[in-house]
Amino acid sequence: MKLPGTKDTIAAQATPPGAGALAVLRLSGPKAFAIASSFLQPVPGDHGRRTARLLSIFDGKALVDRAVVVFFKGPGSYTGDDTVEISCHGSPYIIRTILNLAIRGGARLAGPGEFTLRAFLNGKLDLAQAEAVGELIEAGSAGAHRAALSQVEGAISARVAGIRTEIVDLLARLEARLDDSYEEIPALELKDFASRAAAARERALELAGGFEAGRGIKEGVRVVITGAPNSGKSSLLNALLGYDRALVSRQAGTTRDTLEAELDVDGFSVIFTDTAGLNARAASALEKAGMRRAEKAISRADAIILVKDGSIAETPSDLRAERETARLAASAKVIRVLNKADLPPKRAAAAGLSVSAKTGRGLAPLKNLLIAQQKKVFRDSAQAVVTSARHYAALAEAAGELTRLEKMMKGPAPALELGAEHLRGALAALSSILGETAPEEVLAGIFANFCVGK
Ligand SMILES: Nc1nc2c(ncn2[C@@H]2O[C@H](COP(=O)(O)OP(=O)(O)OP(=O)(O)O)[C@@H](O)[C@H]2O)c(=O)[nH]1
Ligand SMILES: [Mg+2]
Repeated sequence: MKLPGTKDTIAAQATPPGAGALAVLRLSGPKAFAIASSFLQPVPGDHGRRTARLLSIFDGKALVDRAVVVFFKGPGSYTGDDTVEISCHGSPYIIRTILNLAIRGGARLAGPGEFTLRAFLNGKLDLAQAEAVGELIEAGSAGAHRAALSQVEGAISARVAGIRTEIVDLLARLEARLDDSYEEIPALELKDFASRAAAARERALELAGGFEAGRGIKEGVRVVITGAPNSGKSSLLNALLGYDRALVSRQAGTTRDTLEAELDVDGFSVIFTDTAGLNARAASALEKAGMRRAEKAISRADAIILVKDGSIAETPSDLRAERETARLAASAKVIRVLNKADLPPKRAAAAGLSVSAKTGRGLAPLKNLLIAQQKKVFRDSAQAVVTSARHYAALAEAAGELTRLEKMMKGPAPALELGAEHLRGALAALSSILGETAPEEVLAGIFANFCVGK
């Protein structure tokens, strides 16, 4: 993949496709003003005493629309280039006509994320900030929004840049030593050097350590509801959601396919998955296929709600559900629930949290328990948190280089040239987060995921 050129002028609709009350079209590039003036004319009586002007849009002699047009003189624009934003009526016909006018005037259609790409290339944003613009648009919960916004505002960039400054300093000291090769290096200085490298590594690891929570914040915490057939898993899902999402019946084996539903819990996105019951004596091929799907869901869960019917004594299927959960749940926390608490209990209270999908009893404590268990996710969103796998990989790479450097420095024969190599490796990894050293394919891949017009 190659990056698009930046010498020409680009145009796109910035608002979602389809009909709407308003639409914003954006033109950016060296000819943005000239192209826009080729089809915009003053509205009689408007004195133009503002940066946003009400203008008529003409296709030749035919009036197309009247629109508020904002002219941004570069570099004081989003992209850094001259930019024109046209807020016209949101009719697909009007939008198409204006875009055609722009293209006839010499602009070309913008690719995905191309305005933000220009902002990045013009130094208005670093790469981590530019990536977060995409996340900000997609953020579906308050937590995801907060994490994306703090990244757009530069929180991640500032911490990465802080670590990088320290490494640049270490590298400068090392290189000064390298030029001065006849002199012995005092042991004290070596020790100080190694400990500063270790501190930088810790800072990188600490930032990378937030990724697990960051992924939960961005994509939602995955909670899988499992248990024996007929224990009330689907009923519990419906009760948690507050509407009838899943089919419920007295027959065991009602749910076959996995079924997902998203719920906002305390400003965080939680994705509940209802699954087929784990039956100790599964009979049909269909039932077994459903159980395989359930097992797959369990292995990918962040948390598991293991449902048992508290109104009957323990069954072989309960034991199977326990076994499968223990076998498959990677690092997921398990919450045991005794459902049907509206009926006379047949199990020890200690076996789980008592709930009733029928009456709603115990649902609030269940939600609170989920929040408490995922508190790393819920807490970390308040600060800079790494939500991108690319950033995580780069931080881990930098930490790896610093670990190798430290080992070598503490070894019997520290080779300064090699040490400098490790520092340069760490530096390159950190710089790639900010986009200073990111190769074209990486940049092109990142912006290809944006919407057109952003
Ligand atoms: N009294 C009472 N009945 C419940 C409760 N929860 C579920 N049930 C009943 O238990 C039966 C099974 O409920 P489902 O929600 O379909 O159970 P499930 O675990 O999804 O079952 P499968 O999909 O077959 O594995 C239905 O008749 C529900 O009405 C509850 O809290 N109290
Ligand atoms: Mg079910």
